[in-house]
Amino acid sequence: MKLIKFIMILQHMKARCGIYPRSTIQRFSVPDDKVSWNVEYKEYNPPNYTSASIYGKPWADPDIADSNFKPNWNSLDGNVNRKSHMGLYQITNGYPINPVGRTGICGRGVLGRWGPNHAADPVVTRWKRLNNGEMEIDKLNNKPILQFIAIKRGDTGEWALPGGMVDPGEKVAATAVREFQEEAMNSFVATEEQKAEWSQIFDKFFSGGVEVYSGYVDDPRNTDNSWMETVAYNFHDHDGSTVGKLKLNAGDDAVGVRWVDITPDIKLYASHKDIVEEVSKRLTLE
Ligand code: RP5
Repeated sequence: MKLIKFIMILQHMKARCGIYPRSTIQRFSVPDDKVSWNVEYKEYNPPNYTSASIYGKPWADPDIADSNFKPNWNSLDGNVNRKSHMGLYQITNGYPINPVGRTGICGRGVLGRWGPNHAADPVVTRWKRLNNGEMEIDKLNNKPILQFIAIKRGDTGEWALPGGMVDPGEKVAATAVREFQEEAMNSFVATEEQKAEWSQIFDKFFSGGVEVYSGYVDDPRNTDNSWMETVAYNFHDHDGSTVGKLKLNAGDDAVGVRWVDITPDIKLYASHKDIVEEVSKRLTLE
């Protein structure tokens, strides 16, 4: 887990690149050697952007300047978790500061919370199998091929883990399961009979999640004052007898869903590649 955090901290690439998502705002340029707040960057003058779309939303904070807004930073603030998996974050002039470094933009962008915005990601895996049911072996390295369920995100069109935001007061592991059902299974198109069958399979399968990562996500929506963090859980269908057999339907805000081979050249949203590679490493060692 420590290694994966180290990789993300070093890169922090997607959180400081180009035009901010769903806007025309160009991030201020942050070269690799100026990411750290400990390095002086006198010219640094990031645009301040908070999308009009988040105001008044039940999942969004008010502005810092709002006199009724009295957040308890680095704490469980009522039902809202303002603690970071990365340790204590700084507050400067009333604003929480991104623990990884500069992103080239301040404000909240399209994120609802100042500080950490907590998500959960389910990494549902199986071994790739041939039509006769035998495990397929990768001829290049003579190892079985691990697959995971990916969704195609509606906002960026990138393949991603079917994760989502933790609702206030919700247990993170429960979020991972709920998001998987909403985004990957689209149970709404299932018959009542199918739903009953799936619910039994799910209960058993999703009770066996293994936490594989908790920390910062190099998400393109991050800003100097708001950022994504996640807890990722692996749910592995070792013999392909449960989730590995189910028909996949995209739902909620996902526009596609499929089993994807975990290969070195895989391209995924945010830092999801680091997470699936960690799962692959663990399962291959077992
Ligand atoms: C990523 O954004 C997380 O890893 C998670 O997959 C996702 C949650 O945001 P939404 O999909 O709800 O937009 O940073």
